[in-house]
Amino acid sequence: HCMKTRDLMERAKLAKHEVSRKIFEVMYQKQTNLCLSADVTNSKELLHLAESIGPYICVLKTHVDIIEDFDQSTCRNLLNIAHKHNFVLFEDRKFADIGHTVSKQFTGGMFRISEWADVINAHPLPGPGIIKELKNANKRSGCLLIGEMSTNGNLITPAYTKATLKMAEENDDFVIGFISTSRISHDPHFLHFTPGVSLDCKGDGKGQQYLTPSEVVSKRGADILIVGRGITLAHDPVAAAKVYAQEGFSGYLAAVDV
Ligand code: 6AU
Repeated sequence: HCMKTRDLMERAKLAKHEVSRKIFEVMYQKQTNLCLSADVTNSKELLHLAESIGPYICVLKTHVDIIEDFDQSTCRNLLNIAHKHNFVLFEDRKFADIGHTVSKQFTGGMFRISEWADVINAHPLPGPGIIKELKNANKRSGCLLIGEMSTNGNLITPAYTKATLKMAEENDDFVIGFISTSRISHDPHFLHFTPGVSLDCKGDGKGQQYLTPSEVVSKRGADILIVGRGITLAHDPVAAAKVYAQEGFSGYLAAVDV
């Protein structure tokens, strides 16, 4: 199971889900492993970020529940921009409840996440029922399991992370990878997304801890770096995105298999 290659087209062939195959292909086509975390609070700002930073990213991550004027046109516009600039949409809902509840949160309410999100994430904490019900609700989306967190003092232990990997392996027709701060699996079909990335800050004073792009990609084995405020609060977000994309992808190509 040792990962012999970081070749993206090889990994695309090994993908077990349509969405992970697409992500590997987009990374290859656009030569980027940057995921923008577009944590803004209105639709106009969200769509503006998607339009201006879209060319430099493979994934755009949202928290739709913080958008004050969200409606279905927000999603329609976002889908159009995603199509135009060739990136996938990741709703960072962090499902964490019983199967019955998460399936309603995934498909229903105001947000109808299952209708537009290519990628979702879930805490494995409740047990395999959460994955089963999310999958039953809509298996076209790919799910990332949160195997590690970036925050100071989080309660995740190595045993929990190991159990997360097992749950992913047992559901690899739906689980496409992990949110983590290190490489959890050596199977090349799994994607590792790492949050807590900044070139300027060590933390945000609210528990978030940051590492640099080269640290997460080259040393810790991340496939995709998730960057929020490092880009969105920059004086020139587009210029910042280009720097993160460049650092991230050169780190990916230089990384030794871990
Ligand atoms: O770059 P930032 O700190 O502005 O934003 C980081 C983004 C936020 C968090 O909700 C998210 O990444 N995140 C996650 C995810 C993606 O699941 C897990 C985690 O452990 N830490 C973290 O920051 O939108």
